Amino acid sequence: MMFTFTRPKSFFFVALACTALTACGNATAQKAPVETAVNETVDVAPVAEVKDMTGSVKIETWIDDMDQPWGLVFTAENTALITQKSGELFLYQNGTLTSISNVPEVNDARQGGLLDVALDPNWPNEDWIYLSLSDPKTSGSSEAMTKIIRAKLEGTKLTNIETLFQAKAADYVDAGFHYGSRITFDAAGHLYFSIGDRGIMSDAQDISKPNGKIHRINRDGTIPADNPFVDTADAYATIYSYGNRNPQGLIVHPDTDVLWSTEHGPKGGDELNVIRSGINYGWPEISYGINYNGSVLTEFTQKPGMAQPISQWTPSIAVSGLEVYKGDLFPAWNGRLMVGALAFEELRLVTVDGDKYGSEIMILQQEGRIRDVTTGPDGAIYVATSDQILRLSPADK
Ligand SMILES: [Ca+2]
Repeated sequence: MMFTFTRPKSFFFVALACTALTACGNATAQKAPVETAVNETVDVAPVAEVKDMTGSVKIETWIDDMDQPWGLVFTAENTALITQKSGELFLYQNGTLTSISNVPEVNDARQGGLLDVALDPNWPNEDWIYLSLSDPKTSGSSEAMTKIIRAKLEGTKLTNIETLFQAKAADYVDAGFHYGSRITFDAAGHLYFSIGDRGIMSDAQDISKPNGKIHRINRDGTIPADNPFVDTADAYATIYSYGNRNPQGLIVHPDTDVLWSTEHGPKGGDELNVIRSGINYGWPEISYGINYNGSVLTEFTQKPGMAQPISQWTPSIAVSGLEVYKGDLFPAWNGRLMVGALAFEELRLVTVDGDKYGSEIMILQQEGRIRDVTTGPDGAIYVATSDQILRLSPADK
């Protein structure tokens, strides 16, 4: 089923979208929807000014000899859980990496594998660990789809494993790319996760398919009553936004509860988006990028009913993990988005004001492809590269 919104005005409002969809439930009633205009018609120029601040940080190797770490989260001071694409989950504590047993099988092929890891927002009182992975349709199958589970850690073993999201069997795809898969939580405790288009571009516009979307569920896997498509026939009721190419960065800003996403473009057109309920982010109908072979992908950078990004990177920096810096070591950087880049091997900090873009600096360059980034309990910035976890602290301390 193809599904697109058509709207009569060039600007629309989240509050109106809610009314039109008749899908605003209790949670929305408790918190009035923010009436923020979604830009549909003004082309967004590529990021041009990036101040080089790489001299501000001291770089140390925190963990060496890793093999494609993908997700990184601290469970306590100097203690972290780290996923490795190959399918291993590690606990790093007191200088030692311990492999966790009982991790479900993953399809470790191309971009697939064991992907993001996140802690319950009420950690450690609620000691759930959330994982995303490329789930093979059957053991050993090359058909796979992004799956979300949660589990508890008892000693060095995962226990109490629960499946929170699994696609219909018919929607598993035999392709090794665009799993998306970042996990984040809003202030009310909803869980958001992304699935890339899996290489089937048109699926991103089809809400009967799970790929090319950002999804929203409750932490026990149930579906919030105010999700935008809960009353739409044939739709995945977990869908929160659609037309998303491959969002590998997803974070709720803790100061504002705004949901930010970074999304890989094709060749050019990497996007920073503010994700809102029921909104179409345009892929592949609109894009600032072109095909990898240089041919035209779409002649449109804007269409009615499709949101523009907040900013875009052309050429592509290959955006990956996204987090918000919250710590004491770099007080001037508090609240900034930390944007990792694979191809450009950079870590950038983006200043935002509410849902508006401000400016951008670069604090790390040429230290390897950056897959994930987070703030440690000590206020340092921790960065997962292709084979290390780096620790960034102020250069002048
Ligand atoms: Ca877009």
